[in-house]
Amino acid sequence: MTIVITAFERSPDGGKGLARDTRVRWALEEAGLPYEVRLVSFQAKQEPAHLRLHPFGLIPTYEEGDLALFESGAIVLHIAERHPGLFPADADARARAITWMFAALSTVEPPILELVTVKFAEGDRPWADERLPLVKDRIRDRLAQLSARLGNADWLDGDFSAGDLMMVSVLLRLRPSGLLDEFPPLAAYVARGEARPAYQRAFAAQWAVNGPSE
Ligand code: GTB
Repeated sequence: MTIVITAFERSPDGGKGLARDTRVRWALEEAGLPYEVRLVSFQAKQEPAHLRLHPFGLIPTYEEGDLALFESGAIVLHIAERHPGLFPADADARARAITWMFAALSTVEPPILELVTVKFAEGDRPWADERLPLVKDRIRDRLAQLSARLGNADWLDGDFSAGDLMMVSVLLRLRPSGLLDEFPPLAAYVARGEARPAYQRAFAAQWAVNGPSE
């Protein structure tokens, strides 16, 4: 059955791969699954056809026959559960990999999203300059904790898993801020993720759409 995901017709990041379709593309590539991409404009995301797939009018979505999913975490979890390559065989190790997925999305990503909000959506507010260092320090706290847990290991829990895919995807968003480079073990962890051939293919596919046109 053909897998179809949605992505921005033109990502505002100009091809940096930071929109959330990249993590879904990466999971599909790790699992060796072919997929098609339906590109949607900012306007089309709010139209009934897209809202039927995504109640909040966002990307990415995932369709496979009669199954329609939204939320990048749920999509990656679905791919990892149904196909080899992203979850360990051992049930306890699998539960831990899922734990890291949730940690990435619900503990590490929220303060990182705050940084985007304070810089871009609220950058012109009178209190923005005062808030920025607080938000950055909250991110540093999380990064210090994550770095302490990772230690000298390549991945968060044994072999690479969907937990690492999600954590690396979340951390990548920090690169332009310079905060990631304050934690060399985490910068190296993200670089290991980016070096994976499946990530490279996912990045190239979104770059072909979002990178500068000739
Ligand atoms: N929790 C959902 C998930 O994980 O799938 C969040 C989905 C989401 O926020 N999608 C964003 C979206 O559709 C795209 S990724 N936004 C459009 C809108 O709000 O109308 C967020 C994103 C956007 C832009 C950049 N960038 O330019 O760097 C990075 C990430």
